[in-house]
Amino acid sequence: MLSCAQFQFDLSRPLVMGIVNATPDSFSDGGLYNRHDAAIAYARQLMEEGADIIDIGGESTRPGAQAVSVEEELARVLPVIEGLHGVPISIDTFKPEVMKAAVAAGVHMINDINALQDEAAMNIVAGSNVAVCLMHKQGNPQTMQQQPEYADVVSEVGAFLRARIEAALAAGIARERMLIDPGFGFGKTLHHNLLLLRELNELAGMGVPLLAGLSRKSMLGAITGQDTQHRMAASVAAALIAVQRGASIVRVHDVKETVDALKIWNAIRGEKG
Ligand code: YH5
Repeated sequence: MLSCAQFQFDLSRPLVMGIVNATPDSFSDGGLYNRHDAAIAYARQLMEEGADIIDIGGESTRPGAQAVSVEEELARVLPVIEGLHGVPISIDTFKPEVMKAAVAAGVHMINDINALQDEAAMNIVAGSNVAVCLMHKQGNPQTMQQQPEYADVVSEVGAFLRARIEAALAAGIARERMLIDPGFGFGKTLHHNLLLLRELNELAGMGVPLLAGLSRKSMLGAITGQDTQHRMAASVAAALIAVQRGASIVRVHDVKETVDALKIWNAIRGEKG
């Protein structure tokens, strides 16, 4: 069971989180209002395609991306959150001020690439009833891909996530409100990412549902030779592998295609005899 404010997900089948980037490069045409409307319409389309929850991000955390101010991030995401009343919403942010405003605006999940290591962020989630995704990363988005190093990536990521679960429990956040995420691409080489995906079962067995975000990431480009716009098939394959290895939620761009792939997985799993 995953408890996200007024929404309860039973996790009897894998969930699909649809990605909506509320950044200027994502919806490029005339002005702020059009951009917000386009993001809202796009999120509604992803729900129709079978998404269970929408992840809205106002700041790119891709390797090397520019930072934005709290004010700019809020101007990007708040109108979109407000325009999606009734839809399960996750906000992809590591800024406590943005979390606070987003919770007040009615979001259902905080997707924190910093895993509530900022005390203010921990307190905002603890004082609410929203879910939280605790993600592992090494370093920060500006520099994390320069020289990632691990002695044993799976056990180090596992130890970090276990410690973040304990910290969140100690702050009063119920286990039913938590997700963990190995953070594919966040301070990891291709080798590290592949080991994490291969051994994902180990992390998925920690008593908290696991979210996997592999969609269109560089590791898929490194394997297939395809640029970001041509990674759909690789992304669907990676999502299915993650689910087969225990992931409860997959964070994806290509909702319709992923939902179809997971229907096949669900069909064979539900067949008795
Ligand atoms: C994640 O894994 N990722 S933002 C680079 C790409 C394509 C996609 C080079 N937020 C995650 O999606 N939140 C992001 O091509 C996330 N887990 C969670 N919980 C990066 C991203 C991307 C980066």
